[in-house]
Amino acid sequence: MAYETILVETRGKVGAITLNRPKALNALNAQLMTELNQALDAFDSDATIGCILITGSDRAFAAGADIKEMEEKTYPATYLEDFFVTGDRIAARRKPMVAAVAGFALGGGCELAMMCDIIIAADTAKFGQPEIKLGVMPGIGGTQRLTRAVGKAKAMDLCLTGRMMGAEEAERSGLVARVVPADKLLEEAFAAAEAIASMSLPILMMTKESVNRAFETSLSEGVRFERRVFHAMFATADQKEGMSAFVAKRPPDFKNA
Ligand code: CO8
Repeated sequence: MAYETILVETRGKVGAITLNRPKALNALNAQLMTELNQALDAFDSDATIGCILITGSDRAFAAGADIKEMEEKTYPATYLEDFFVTGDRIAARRKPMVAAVAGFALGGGCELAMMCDIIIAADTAKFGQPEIKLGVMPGIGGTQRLTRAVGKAKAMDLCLTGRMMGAEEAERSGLVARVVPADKLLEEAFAAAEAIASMSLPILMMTKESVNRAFETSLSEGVRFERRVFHAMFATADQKEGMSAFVAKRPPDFKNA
């Protein structure tokens, strides 16, 4: 498919999407969100893809929702179109997703990164929810996902002041899994995505679902869910393969079965 706002490539079992609206610092307009979901649909239905990587440019992962596109919207229009419901579709993806973030990840850009399962940040990355300065607030999950990631104190600080937080503070706060030098970002992020993609896909997806369950339920229900899914894993050929490969001291050859 020909895209205008993103670049798409496949490297082995990794499907990579680069946000590509450089003149607008990768602001998330309707076309970009549609194309992003189309690319994700394609990777989802491609059985050879085990992990999806989303990245931007050196200057910006994404500087937020497109303010110029949003400026004149009215309440009925946003309600009728369910403005940014496209974000929910991204967050609901079942394959693992890695965000490789350099430069600005602001507003919807920070929210997009948080929809991914792992954020790997360049030391140049700047995260923030500056919507308050525009007379609105985060609207693609930021008040919820940021609070779950960094806790109330930091989430309130970011959402109420609109200030940016650097990569080091983001890692210290639990938003970011790793910080790497900017010139090593893609290398590290692809290495992580390739490591993930080399695992059994159904087991990866069940693991992602189980970790995410922690944010949706009580501890005892979450542990019960984990146990049921863990037991179910013994119905897969990949569990047999993973364990027998370990015992035989050879690398596993997962069949996604
Ligand atoms: N939308 C549209 N255009 C943008 C955006 C944006 N979010 N961010 C930057 N741009 C454009 C600028 O307008 C400029 O374009 P032009 O050259 O035509 O004037 C170009 O990108 C370069 O930007 P700057 O000249 O401003 O670059 P600087 O290096 O001076 O500043 C900043 C970089 C600090 C990132 C600055 O551009 C900025 O503050 N951007 C806006 C950040 C922001 O407020 N983001 C939040 C947006 S709102 C949001 O995400 C809410 C999502 C919730 C939706 C809920 C729906 C239910």
